[in-house]
Amino acid sequence: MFINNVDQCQWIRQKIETPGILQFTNSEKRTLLARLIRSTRFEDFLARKWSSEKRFGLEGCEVLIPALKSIIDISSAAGIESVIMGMPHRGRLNVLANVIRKELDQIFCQFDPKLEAADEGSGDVKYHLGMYHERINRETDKNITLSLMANPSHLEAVDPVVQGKAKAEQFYRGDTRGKKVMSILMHGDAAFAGQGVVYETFHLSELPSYTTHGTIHVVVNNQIGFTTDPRVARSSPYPTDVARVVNAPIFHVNADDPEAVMYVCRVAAEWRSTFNKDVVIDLVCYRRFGHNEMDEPMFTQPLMYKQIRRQEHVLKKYSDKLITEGVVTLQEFEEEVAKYDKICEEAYTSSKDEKILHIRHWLDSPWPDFFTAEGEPKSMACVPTGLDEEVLQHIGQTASSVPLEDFKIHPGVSRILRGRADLVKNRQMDWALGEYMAFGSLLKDGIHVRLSGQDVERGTFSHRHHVLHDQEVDKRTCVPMSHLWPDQAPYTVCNSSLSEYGVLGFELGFAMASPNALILWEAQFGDFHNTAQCIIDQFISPGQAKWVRNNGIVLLLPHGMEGMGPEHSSARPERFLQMSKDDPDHFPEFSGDFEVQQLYDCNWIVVNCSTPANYCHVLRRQILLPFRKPLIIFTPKSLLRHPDARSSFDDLATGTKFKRLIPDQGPASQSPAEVKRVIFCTGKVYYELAKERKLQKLESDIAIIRLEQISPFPFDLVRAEAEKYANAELVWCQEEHKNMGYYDYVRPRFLTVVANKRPICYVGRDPAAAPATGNKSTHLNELKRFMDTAFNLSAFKGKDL
Ligand SMILES: Cc1ncc(C[n+]2csc(CCOP(=O)(O)OP(=O)(O)O)c2C)c(N)n1
Ligand SMILES: [Mg+2]
Repeated sequence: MFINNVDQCQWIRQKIETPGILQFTNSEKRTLLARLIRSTRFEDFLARKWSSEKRFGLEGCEVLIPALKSIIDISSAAGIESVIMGMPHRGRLNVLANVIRKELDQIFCQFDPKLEAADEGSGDVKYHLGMYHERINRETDKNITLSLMANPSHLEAVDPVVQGKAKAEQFYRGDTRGKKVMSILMHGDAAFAGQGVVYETFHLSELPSYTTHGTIHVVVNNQIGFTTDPRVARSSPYPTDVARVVNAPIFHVNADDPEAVMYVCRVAAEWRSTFNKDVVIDLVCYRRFGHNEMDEPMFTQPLMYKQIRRQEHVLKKYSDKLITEGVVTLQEFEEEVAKYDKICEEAYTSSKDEKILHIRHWLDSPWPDFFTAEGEPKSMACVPTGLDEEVLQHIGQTASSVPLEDFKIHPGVSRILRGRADLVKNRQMDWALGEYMAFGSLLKDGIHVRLSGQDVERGTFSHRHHVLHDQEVDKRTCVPMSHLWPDQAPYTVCNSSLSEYGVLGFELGFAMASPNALILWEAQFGDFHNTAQCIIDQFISPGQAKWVRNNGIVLLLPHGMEGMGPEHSSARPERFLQMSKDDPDHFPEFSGDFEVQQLYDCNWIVVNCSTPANYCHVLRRQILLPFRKPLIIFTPKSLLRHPDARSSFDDLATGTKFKRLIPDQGPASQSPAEVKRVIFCTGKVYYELAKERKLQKLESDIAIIRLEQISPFPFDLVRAEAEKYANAELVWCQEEHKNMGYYDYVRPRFLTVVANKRPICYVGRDPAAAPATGNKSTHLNELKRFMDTAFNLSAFKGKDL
């Protein structure tokens, strides 16, 4: 234990060191035994029926089940109504069966290899699926909702996701002190000690907008002082070291002593409700079999496993103890065992009647009012995302003022607000105002907006200033966005800890709680998302396919080649596009609204908006869609202040909507048959291209078309443009290097659009290993070179393309 607070130390001393504290009533002991019977016999049952299947059994730490149940009992008595849990593979099926109480036949039928899945998507293996269940807690007679979050194989990745979901449930219930909703995280000893995301998650526990007001951690520690999993080096620190780093108490308890475990669990639950701080219970046990049941631990740990084999089972030891004490008779014990075995047998028989697997039954976060009873979207349409002039004016004025009296802001911020006021007067908006319009209008409609990330309150590029700081009164702040309308939804803007993996996971979890919220995570620079890659690869991209779960999280990733060096330039669009599931070789035909149906089919949406109005539209569309998909937005840096990158209020007027593609509107579009080249591009390079075209007086010869939604690819709109400029060369221009950016994604799709009848020429930087040069003059030379190619009408003449 490492705690630097005297009151807390005294509290623990009193709980642990008072003589004779381990006293239990006979009824408590019988409950404990019954729980141990269920835990043990469940594992035995699985082992009997599926002896050659992986199940990641709990054998050696059967006490985990009574431990969790004790924590839940105490927490329920203290007023907790919802417990959100995350755990790794070990003992997961047992937790589902005996803690959450998933129907046993539903668990058993997961072992049937012949059953087909009823839902769309790829599904997942049984020891990764989540679950949500509302039940009565027998000990307290109160309702309690228990959920276990679905997780990938990546150990500990689910930790921040659980915390985000728990925080969101607390937030939407107005549970500001964590008295109604709590989280429990389970860990393996090696993963707990070795995975950095454990520390990242612990760190969030002390931050106001991220705290869950105390999480109970339970470590299934089968290290027993010798070694860990054969695949993990012995050098892993003991869990104590982790707790020391995070300043949480850690209770080590012998997992072969069920009463001591039960006591420690009670103390931990009381600790949480008293101090609202994290606590760790280290269940020191052993693992009776290998990493999984197919493993042979004797290969690598022969002596240890000889000892383990000699260990008497905890259930045997504890039942003998209670029989000796006269708490139960042998007959009662045997009857209890037989009763549970019968339950398992019956469930096994009825599991044979299951004809089909429903992953939908394994949802950890259902949104019953958002979907139809069958879990389908209520419509397949999206209303226009434009806004009334009055709303635009009102938001614009709030964005350029300080709603509190006697509040002195910094002169620099004052200048920014004056600049905004001038724009609003002229019915114009820059990027920051466009974002204001999106957030403000959604808040008006009762949609909670939460923006989280490093330095997001001010904005990395000092353009946002959503939290104003009084220059004369310490810590006095004002959030104008919260002063828009008296009955608006809450706005949360919060600077996160310096973590990407932990924070993105947290926001993803937050976004699971409700579809009626816009949850955004902004990277400081787009490339930093790669330290959160596990959340992107394991949860965001395939989440719906694996777990039939919608998620509308928005990633804001600053991206663009500004001559700032290899870091800070690329948000790696190619990686997101490579994981998009739309077929490059197939032109999709839909019977209804192409845009919405295509979005419904995709795994995520990737956009790069070139105007503030379009940025606002896409954020609003995200909420007005009848389903939820993750949205990846490459956001600008220099465009934040670029005088051309502005929109008129007209672009956001009632009836307007997000433009997936912005066609050329200049002279080229007037006589398309005369146009010699069409340059397709996306994002910031558009402004460089437009400037150069004007300089070279090529506005009638060259059309420039912006792809605003890159994925799913707007096949329909691109086809219309290609047909319109029937005689022109088709060019894809990007500022990124050829092996990066969008080229590999768009190229086959363009060819599908033109049925391979016209080539698509590449203009942009050459392939490279690093995303950008560190030398400013090289950067400018590269830009000049590809601009020259873009406007050299004979550049591709005679080339075999
Ligand atoms: C991030 C990550 N790295 C590696 C693995 C492969 N792996 C699966 S289980 C395991 C050992 C886990 O040991 P521990 O956390 O002590 O849990 P135990 O199996 O002992 O209960 C490893 C290395 C993984 N699942 N996730
Ligand atoms: Mg272990």
